[in-house]
Amino acid sequence: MNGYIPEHITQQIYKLREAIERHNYRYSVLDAPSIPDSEYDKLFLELQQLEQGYPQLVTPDSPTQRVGASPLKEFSQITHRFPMLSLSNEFEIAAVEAFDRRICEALGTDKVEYSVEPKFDGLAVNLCYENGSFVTGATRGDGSTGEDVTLNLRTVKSIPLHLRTGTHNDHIPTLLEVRGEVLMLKEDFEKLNQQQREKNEKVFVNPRNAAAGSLRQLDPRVTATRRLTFFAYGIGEHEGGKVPRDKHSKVMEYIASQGFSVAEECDVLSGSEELLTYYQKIQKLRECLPYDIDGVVYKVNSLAQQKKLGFTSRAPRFAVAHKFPAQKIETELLGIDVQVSRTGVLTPVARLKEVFVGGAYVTSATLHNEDEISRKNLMIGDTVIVRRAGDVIPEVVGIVKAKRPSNAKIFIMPNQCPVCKSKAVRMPNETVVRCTGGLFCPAQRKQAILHFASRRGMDIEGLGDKLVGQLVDSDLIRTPADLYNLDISALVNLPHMAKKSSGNLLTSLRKSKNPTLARFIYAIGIRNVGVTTAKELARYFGSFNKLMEADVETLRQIPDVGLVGAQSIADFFAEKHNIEVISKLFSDQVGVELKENVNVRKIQDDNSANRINGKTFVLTGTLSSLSREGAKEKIENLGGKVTGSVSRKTDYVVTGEDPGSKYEEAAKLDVTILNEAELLQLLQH
Ligand code: 5U1
Repeated sequence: MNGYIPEHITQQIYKLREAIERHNYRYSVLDAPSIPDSEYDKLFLELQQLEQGYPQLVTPDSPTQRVGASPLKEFSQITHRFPMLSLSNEFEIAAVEAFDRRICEALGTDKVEYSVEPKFDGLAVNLCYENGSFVTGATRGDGSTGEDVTLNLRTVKSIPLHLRTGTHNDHIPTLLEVRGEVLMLKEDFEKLNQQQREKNEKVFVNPRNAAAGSLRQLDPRVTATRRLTFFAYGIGEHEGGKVPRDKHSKVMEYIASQGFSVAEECDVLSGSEELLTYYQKIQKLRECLPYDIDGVVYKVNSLAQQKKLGFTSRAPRFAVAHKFPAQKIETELLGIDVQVSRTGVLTPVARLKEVFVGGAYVTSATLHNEDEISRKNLMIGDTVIVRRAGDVIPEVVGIVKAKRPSNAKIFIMPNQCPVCKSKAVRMPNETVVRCTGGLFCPAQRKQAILHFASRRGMDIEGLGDKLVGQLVDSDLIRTPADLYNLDISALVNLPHMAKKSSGNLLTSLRKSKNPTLARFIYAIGIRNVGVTTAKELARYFGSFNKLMEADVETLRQIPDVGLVGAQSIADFFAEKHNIEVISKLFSDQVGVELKENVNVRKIQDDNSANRINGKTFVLTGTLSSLSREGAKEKIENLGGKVTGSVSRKTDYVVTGEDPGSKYEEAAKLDVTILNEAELLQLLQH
């Protein structure tokens, strides 16, 4: 076929796309279809046939592309232009009254107007529209960076591929970020589980899990088979268009006019009394709503007042989630098992008769330590009250004493490790009992190796729970360093290890040998050193040797390291066994080599390197030689900070290909703009 496309074909394609999206909106958002399904199918088929004849006219925003693109290997990362913060949660009436009082005081007024809405129990996402077209969508992630799930979101019918379905048609914003939650309607969840049962496949525990599992599919064609729904609750960054600037409630009307679903139960109220009445009303309605909610949200309605109130580092000050109380259910405490953690802590875990609580099945719950068991007066055989703390973590709240059977048994914490039989001791001033077996204990070895290989550690793909269990149990590995001596012949002999997965694991191991200093510090598993502390240590010392040599006094000076942390670090490096493992990792035979092993304190004296330490960067556009995450990590390892939005505090805006509006913002605020090559030059110093 030559490239000639008759004008009437192009026009027909545009007309069909517009009509299909219009009917789709009526069906998926308004729940008011104006044509029968058969007619919609006809329009769709006609468009598909035309696009097959003229594939050069197929665009990602065609409704035909909602059926799902080809699978991805992994999700890339998207840094949000404006952080996606979470909300502070309150459960008590008094806390809501205190919230309202705080707001009134801060604003110097007696009564404040609030925009109120149900709190969806789904997954927060940010949808980005450029010149009216849906271009990217990302999960909330850690609030500043999320996963790029654009292709999956494109399959969600209630997400418009184009704005302007409503009344503000004459002014399309150049940029509009719409924020809200992807969820699965209760009805769609029941249907999905019915289908899963018929196919003998895994059923989902609740609509939230089903929505999360469906959205985080690498194959968008699978997502397309799951009926997901999007509800908007606000906007992020925006430029141009007629986005209301006075009230949140108007913003919600505007979003609805652009083709998005918003909760019908949104309202505008004043004062804490009205808030609490609204809470009770929605609590009563909860069961009848088509989707799961876990509370209500109160937001100061005036955008000027919102701005005045501002944000804490975690959450907006102008809004709060008033959550429904966690559901509590009685069940039986069948037994108490003892688990051994990476650091040798023996943790008693309640074995429970299965119950469905807070939207999920629960069969176990940590009991933390023996003092907690005494405090709650727990005996094996008791009827216990269970809830899910924060609606996630199963928790035994207490017992029903009246139901205690005569044969209830007292639990005694073992004085021997249940795994390696070494002595288990409780140190003075500690609540926990620890196994003294150290890395002789297979449970600790397994956990230490899993931690070493974890995504935030050495990021060794393909090394999961089961495989590590097999490797340790068969004595093929004893320490993380032994991982690098594994060969294909040893791996293929293990159950469930085919040649391909064995080869993949060896490749991942090879690839993991150049971690950043921060990752390596985290991976070796020093007690009390999490990701943030590891980054701080890397930033402060800049070299692994300097960290190993540091004394407790020096370590205490580092932000994020307290006395306990400093002592743990010093103890870790005083342990001969740990030094042996580290030496082996750095030996020629294994060949771990850290990416950055420079001394930051030394280079702080160097003017050129000083350009990164303590400076704030904003990244925009696509970088060609490194990912956003990679660039962020490098900057952070050299003492810099990466944020999502440009302000007067920003030191550098790094622009890749197709930079967003941040480029103009940087120019406006006179912030230094770097291209990718200039960033790389800075990083090399
Ligand atoms: N319904 C609703 N959920 N939710 C979550 N509104 C809402 N608003 C949020 C969040 C995190 O944040 C804005 C107040 C910024």
